[in-house]
Amino acid sequence: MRRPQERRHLITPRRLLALALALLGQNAANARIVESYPGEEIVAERIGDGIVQFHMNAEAKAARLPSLALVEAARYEGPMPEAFAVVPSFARDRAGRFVTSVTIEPGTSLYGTGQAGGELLRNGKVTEAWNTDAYGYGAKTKALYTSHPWVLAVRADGSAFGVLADTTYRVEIDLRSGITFRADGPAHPVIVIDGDGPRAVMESLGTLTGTIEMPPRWALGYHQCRYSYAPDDRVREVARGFRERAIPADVIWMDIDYMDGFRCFTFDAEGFPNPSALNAELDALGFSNVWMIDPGIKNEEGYFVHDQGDEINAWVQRPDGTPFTGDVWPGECVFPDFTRSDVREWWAGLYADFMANGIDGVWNDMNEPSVFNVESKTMPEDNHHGADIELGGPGPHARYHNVYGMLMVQASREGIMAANPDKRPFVLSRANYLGGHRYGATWTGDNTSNWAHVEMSIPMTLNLGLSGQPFVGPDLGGFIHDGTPEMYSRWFGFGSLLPFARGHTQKGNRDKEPWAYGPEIEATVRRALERRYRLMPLYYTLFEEAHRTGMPVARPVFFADPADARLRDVDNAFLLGDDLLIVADVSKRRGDAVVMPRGDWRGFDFPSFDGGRDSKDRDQARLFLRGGGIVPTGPVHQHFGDRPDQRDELTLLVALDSSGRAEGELYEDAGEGWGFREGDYLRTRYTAQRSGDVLRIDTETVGGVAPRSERTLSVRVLMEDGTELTGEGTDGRTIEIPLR
Ligand code: NBV
Repeated sequence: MRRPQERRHLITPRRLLALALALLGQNAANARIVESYPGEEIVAERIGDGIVQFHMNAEAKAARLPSLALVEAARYEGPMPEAFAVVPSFARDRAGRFVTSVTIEPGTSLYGTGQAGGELLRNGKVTEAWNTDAYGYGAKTKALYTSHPWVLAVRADGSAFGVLADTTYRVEIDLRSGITFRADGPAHPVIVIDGDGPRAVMESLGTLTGTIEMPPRWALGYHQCRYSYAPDDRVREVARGFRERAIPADVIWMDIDYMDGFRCFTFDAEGFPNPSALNAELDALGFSNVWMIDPGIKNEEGYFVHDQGDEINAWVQRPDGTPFTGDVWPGECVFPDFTRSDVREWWAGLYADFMANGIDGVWNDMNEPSVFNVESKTMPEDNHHGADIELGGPGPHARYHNVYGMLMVQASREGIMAANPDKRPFVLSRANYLGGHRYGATWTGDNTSNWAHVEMSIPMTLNLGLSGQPFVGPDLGGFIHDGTPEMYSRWFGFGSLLPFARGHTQKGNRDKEPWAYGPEIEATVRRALERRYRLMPLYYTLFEEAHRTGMPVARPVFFADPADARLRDVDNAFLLGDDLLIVADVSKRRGDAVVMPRGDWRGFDFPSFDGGRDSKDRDQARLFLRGGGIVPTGPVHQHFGDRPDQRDELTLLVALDSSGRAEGELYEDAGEGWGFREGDYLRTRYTAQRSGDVLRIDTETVGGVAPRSERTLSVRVLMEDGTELTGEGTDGRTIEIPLR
């Protein structure tokens, strides 16, 4: 809908300021602009509450490619609202890139941009959305494994907006002066979300790009990985190692060496002769398993995946129509063209026999795609994809590069679901694209065992969360190099509380299991993981919230008070939900400043398994509960199956606010399967209210029809003076605790 006249006359004070800044030439991008498109021609359409989609002009709107970020095509709901404050401008630069500029007011903090090294605050940074195998990356590496052409902006007053460049082409995201996207390819729409604050913007992003599916509960436990545990006896040994030492863990990972010569969907006859038996033994030990599948298929006649793919001409092609070949682990490979639905269906079908070996989860690696013998380390941009019309039709790799990994995970996920329809799929993908959280979790790729990477773990995880991907974490302990014992211990002290908690390391490195560094570090890691498992009711509640609303599980500290400028660049702390603050010591020198949100935050700890609280264990992150918050916790357990219904014991941590009130939620379901979709879940709101000398804890069911289990409800009230009160009752009934 073109409303040129109306738009020009909508001069709100905020827009006036933005215009003034633009005129002052604040936008560095302008320097290289060769053609500016007339603002009068911009088409602005409201596509949701506080959400406007902009097209450069009517022609660009007519020619637009389908959005692969959005969960469904944007629908016109009316003209741009009169007071809408953020209007981009469009231009072309000397390099032919389509340039979108959005000015920002002084005091605006920028976040998002997906996976990026460096600090949480992205102002002043230039990154690139172009999926890249970035082995050995650092704080300044421009392009990493996933692409999220999206920026969240938080204004000085705490209100916020987000800008999404809706293109799959390569995008430079320049935040040196305002927000500038420079995209290859044709003009693309830009979507702006305006909101009261960052939370509202994240929820709107969730409505646009979808949210994660409920993960199986085992996937929220600790994952142990290495490149590679092989042969199978080593896998057994590691699994037993956890149980013998009572270190909580749920998942063990099989990296590429389980395959027969790196051929996907095969097993090495010597090292892994009977994967079903191995998985059954792991299962008996309470371990779920995850096995790797890469996109590069060995170009070898007689190998069944290759031959089946050949039959449907499944491969990405050179411009002359011949299959593109490139080297990866198995040697010369061909690459499935995941932009074609027939190829995705075939690929999904390959998982039927594979999963029948008792496989629980799948890890898709190298799917940028990474190609060794090409200078760009990926496919040539003129490779040809035979994409479905719904995706935009046949086109060059330049257009489909950033979604290659996402489409692979989508196909993998569909195959896993078809193979095990009663189970929730778990897929981890290295490459992904904005919206790809709908299909799989992500990790931060091949990090390095050094302090810079310890420090980057929190901000990278948070910015991915602010880009729609809540299920993320780094390789704990670091992938490249050995690192030091102290670094390992510190990394686990806070990293095991990030949403995805997996230890991993590269081939050739020292052992990095929690016990590999001696008894002292083993005790620290055990305590760290015990804390994660005690907090499992909270994690599960937060993952359900992420699934329902799009809110990140781990949130930046400024979410506690978006108008507080002091919190905008906190890199060494994060919130789990709204009420639990985790403060970590992330630098080698220790003792970095801690910037706490205003209000009352009460420090606490859990009694540790090996006797009392150990004040000497300086590597544990510090925990603070917000005055006014209630956090559900459970007992230490070794793995999900240790407490099958997870509903036996519950302890509420309570911190009252100044009016003597607190509240919090708990979500529970079977932890697996789809019963929750039919109401087989329970969402409970617990409210604590002081009345005279008594604290009353009330329970209200706010969702679901699952029966409440008969269980003891314990309560720990963290008092202002540092003391604690405890009480006990039956869950579902009012509990009264005398306050004196
Ligand atoms: O499959 C081996 C590794 C894997 O362990 C790592 O996590 C991936 O990011 N993979 C990359 C390929 C080789 C890396 C040197």
